Amino acid sequence: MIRLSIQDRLLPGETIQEKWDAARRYGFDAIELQTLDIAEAARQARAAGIPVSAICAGYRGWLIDPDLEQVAIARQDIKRLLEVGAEIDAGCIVVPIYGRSRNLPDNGTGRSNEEDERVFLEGMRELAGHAEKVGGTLHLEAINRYENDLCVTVADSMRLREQIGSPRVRTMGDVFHMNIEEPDLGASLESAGEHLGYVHLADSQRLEPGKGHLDFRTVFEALDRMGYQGYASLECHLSGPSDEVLPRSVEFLRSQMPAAVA
Ligand code: LER
Ligand code: MN
Repeated sequence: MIRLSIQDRLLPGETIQEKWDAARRYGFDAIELQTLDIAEAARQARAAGIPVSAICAGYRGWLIDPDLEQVAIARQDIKRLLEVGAEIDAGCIVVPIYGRSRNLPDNGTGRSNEEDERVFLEGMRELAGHAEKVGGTLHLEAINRYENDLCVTVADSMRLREQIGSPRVRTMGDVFHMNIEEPDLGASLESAGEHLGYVHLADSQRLEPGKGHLDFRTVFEALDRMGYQGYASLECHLSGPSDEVLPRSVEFLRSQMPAAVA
């Protein structure tokens, strides 16, 4: 069974309860926290039994921020998110950095690749130790070459997770980024095997699934073959009002899943 989730910012309503009511109406199984006040939303979700699939972002700085003080702040914030997430069984999605890449002119961190990787691994090992202590999970997301240059492919996420060396670190794929970086979406997901912890969904141009030309059948068939039991969550822009486009997108996604997991 593949459970569908959606980022909170895509849902109407102010509170997590209002957003969850809409999500359920549209056919989703959970909410991913992203823009709500995470500690407060997690508290309310726990009290009301609202399923939270993951926590995305919500920390200051970056794990390879050019400024080492910001690196320390990112580590500190992610530790707190791991504690909050552990209480609601939601992992924390992390990336090395967002919007900074040597693949764009004059846009590196100011350090060498090797030094970035060293800083990143040092932080991730510290965070993984904290995750082990509090029962949290880190989903290491691969994002495309123009948004970072350290964790670009599912294979990068797998290699880095291996080097971090903790079962609390899972690999994560986002099909929008994968569509740019991977030769075969299904094969790349399958290569993560039991280490795949989370999946982000969007269509080829990052609108809601069903609005572009991405082959979701290949994605879901791979997840089915893997026996994936986790969440696939919408992180996208919307082509129209939520009430109109999201139920259609859920219907489309389920139509692309093998019957056994739909
Ligand atoms: C950014 O493009 C992205 O995919 C986010 O999930 C990063 O956390
Ligand atoms: Mn993503």
